[in-house]
Amino acid sequence: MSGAIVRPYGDTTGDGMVQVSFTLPLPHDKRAEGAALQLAEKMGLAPALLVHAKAMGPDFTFFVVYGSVTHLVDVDAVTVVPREFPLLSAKEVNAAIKSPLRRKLLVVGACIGTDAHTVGIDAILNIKGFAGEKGLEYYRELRVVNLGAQVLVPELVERARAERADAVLVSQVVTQRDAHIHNTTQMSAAFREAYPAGTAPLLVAGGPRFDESATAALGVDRVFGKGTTPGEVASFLVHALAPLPAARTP
Ligand code: B12
Repeated sequence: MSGAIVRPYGDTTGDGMVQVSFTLPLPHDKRAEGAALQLAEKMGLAPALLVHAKAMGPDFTFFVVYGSVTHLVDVDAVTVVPREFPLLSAKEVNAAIKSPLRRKLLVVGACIGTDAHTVGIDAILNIKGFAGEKGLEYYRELRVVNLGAQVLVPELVERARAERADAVLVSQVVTQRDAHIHNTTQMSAAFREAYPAGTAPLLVAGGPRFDESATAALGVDRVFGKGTTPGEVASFLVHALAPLPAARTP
């Protein structure tokens, strides 16, 4: 659709109805409910209806507010990061690696920092895969070293060097206090420091709350967000590493 201005759909087309939830640092009483409605109004919900309020301990209240948002969405002004590589089948990925490289492509994966959310990285790496696609372990020409949860950056760099990794895949799910950004920038800086210029492995960061356009700021080669499938990652690896070097020397 081009030139479209849209509003959310609730009960009828274009009525603008949205539902938002949030917590205020106030004990649950009438004043807290009024504060929630004031916030909703400031967010552009008019009229706003308080549909749920529940005390979260003595000092906090959780709210759900439903209302018509006054803002419009200009679909033409939406910017997305387009996929810059073709999607390949597992067979095509294997073929693209096998002939130029004549060895398996080595992928090291980990959940770094204190993050213990391994389901996302496992969805990409484990053979059982995700969304009907097999994970990278299924690809004959890939060798996957999955380091699991709570891997410290020095440990990751060390292992990547020992394994002569072609690509390092890190997952960050927790975003409290921008932990995902700090951990990823720390990781990429450590790789830049540990490897001579231009020889570091391909660095890929993934997780549900990453901004896919933030590669430069994070110092990585690619960022993948929510809903990523293993096939996309395998296709990217081939795209980014071709023509593949015969051997990596850290
Ligand atoms: C399961 C879960 C847990 C499990 C994790 C078990 C495990 N082994 O992973 C347990 C119970 C341990 C847990 C603990 C905690 N959790 Co938790 N958890 C979740 C939950 C419910 C689901 C996450 C999940 O598995 N998603 C499914 C996977 C498949 O999706 P995904 O991670 O997005 O991965 C996909 C993409 O993002 C991408 N991807 C992800 N990583 C990578 C990496 C690469 C390289 C690539 C290419 C792609 C990629 O590909 C994947 C497939 O598409 C979420 C809420 C939610 N619904 O998301 C909260 C959630 C992530 N947890 C949260 C929190 C706060 C915690 C705790 C801090 C709670 C506490 N106070 O103790 C602890 C932290 C523990 C720690 N040290 O990390 C918060 C995070 C909030 C924030 N802003 O950071 C969430 C959002 C819940 C919430 N709404 O509050 N959690």
